[in-house]
Amino acid sequence: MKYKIGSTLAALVFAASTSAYAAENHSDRDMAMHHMHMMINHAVEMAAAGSDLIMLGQMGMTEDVDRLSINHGKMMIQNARSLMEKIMEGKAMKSLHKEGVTPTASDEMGYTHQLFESASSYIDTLSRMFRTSPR
Ligand SMILES: [Cu+2]
Repeated sequence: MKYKIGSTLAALVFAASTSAYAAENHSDRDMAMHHMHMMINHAVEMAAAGSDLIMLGQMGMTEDVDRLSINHGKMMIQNARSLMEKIMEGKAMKSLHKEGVTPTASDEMGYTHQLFESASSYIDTLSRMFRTSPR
């Protein structure tokens, strides 16, 4: 239930952010960066969900499923990292930088890079999660 309310809220926030209001009040460049922000948010969510699966598997409650849970969790964290790299080194980012939208010249791009740094740091910390041994 908690998840359903969360996902409904997320859908509403997403719908509001992509409404005509947003389109009228943001330039195409800002819009591209907001899409990057949403992708970074997604990478964080994916890494967090992966971390939860790893912890669940490490609790050792269902032997046959534990390995699947741990391996899938690790894959989600790897995919989160890979998604982050694709955002920051991808075509859209490169062309914005080429147009002069750099972290020093643009507050929005500066913010995008800050968000990336924070998200990367969070994902790195998640991947160093200590391992518990089942009782
Ligand atoms: Cu950039």
